[in-house]
Parts: sequence; C-alpha cells; structure tokens
Amino acid sequence: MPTVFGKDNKKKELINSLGEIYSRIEKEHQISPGDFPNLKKMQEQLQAHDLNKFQPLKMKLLDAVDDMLAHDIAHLMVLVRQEETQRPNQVVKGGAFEGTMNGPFGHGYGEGAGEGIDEVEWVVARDKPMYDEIFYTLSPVNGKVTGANAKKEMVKSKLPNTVLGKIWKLADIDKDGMLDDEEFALANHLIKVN
Ligand SMILES: [Ca+2]
Repeated sequence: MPTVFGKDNKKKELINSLGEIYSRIEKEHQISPGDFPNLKKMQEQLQAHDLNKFQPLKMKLLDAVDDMLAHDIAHLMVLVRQEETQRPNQVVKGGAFEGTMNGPFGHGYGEGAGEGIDEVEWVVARDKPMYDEIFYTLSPVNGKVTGANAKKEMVKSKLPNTVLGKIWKLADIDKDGMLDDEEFALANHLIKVN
C-alpha cells in the first residue's frame, strides 16, 4: 500500500526512468527523439514540481491504478476469462457483493479489463460529471452511497458477480463499505472497461 512518502517516491521514480520512458514511447509510436522535450530540462522541471499539489482525486487514482497494475488487473482478467469459459465460479469476498454469489448475474462478460488503464486517471476525470449525475440519484448520505444502493446501479452492467465484487474492492479505496463520488466514478470506469 502507498505510504505518506508515496508521492515523493513516485516523483523520483518518474525522474529516474524518464529516459527509459522516452525511448519506449519512441519505439511504440515511432516518434523521433528530436520531438521530445529536452530530457535534462524535463527532469529539472519535474524535480521542481510539487506533486503534493495534485488534487486528492488524482493522487487517489494514481494509488489505485498502481495497485491495479501491481496485482488486481491480472486477477480480474482471470476472473473474466473464467466466466467466459463457464467454469465454476471462484469465491470472491467483496463488500456489498458478499454472499450473493448466486445472484442473477449469469452471463455478462467483458473484453479486456486492461483496456484504457493507462488513461484511467484522465478518463475518470473526464467522465466524472456523468457519473456524478447517477451518483446523486442513489440517495447519498453525507456524500456517500451505501453498498446496497451502489450495488443496485452496478448490477445494471450485467457483469458477473465475481467481477463486480472485485471492482468493488478496487473502488472502495478507504474500505468503509460505501462509495463517495470519486470512488463511484472509479467503479463505473472499471465497469466500463470490462
Ligand atoms: Ca469508500
């Protein structure tokens, strides 16, 4: 889990690997090195940039994305594949979806849980107003919707319960069993990319 030093470490990591990132992007998109900002200058700018000024949403999402990339996406994709091949459900305990393994979620499935993950941060931010509108129809109390209410909305996706349970675990960042507007937006985004 990210620590209080996470932001500084992230910055160091980014600065140190910037050269590598450049060459990877060059290869992947066939861009000539001359089209990039000067490496040294860019590193200096990053050094001077205070990542702590990022909005909480961004930092939360960065952490969540880190987490996903680290282990959850792989797991999620395995679950999706299992559903697609009609193999027996794997038991996943996940917040509001706990104990409802045999609910009416028989035949939803996705295509590539990893799709769009690189852009998850800005995509979520871009679509947030849309998710907010849904959020406020779910009777939030003190800025949060209950697991039961969020679930009512999430099951409309027709995704299998195993996958929704996993998404719930990813999206309920502070693990309080409820979703605030940012967590709800993240949950909806994860549903969308499934
Ligand atoms: Ca929460």
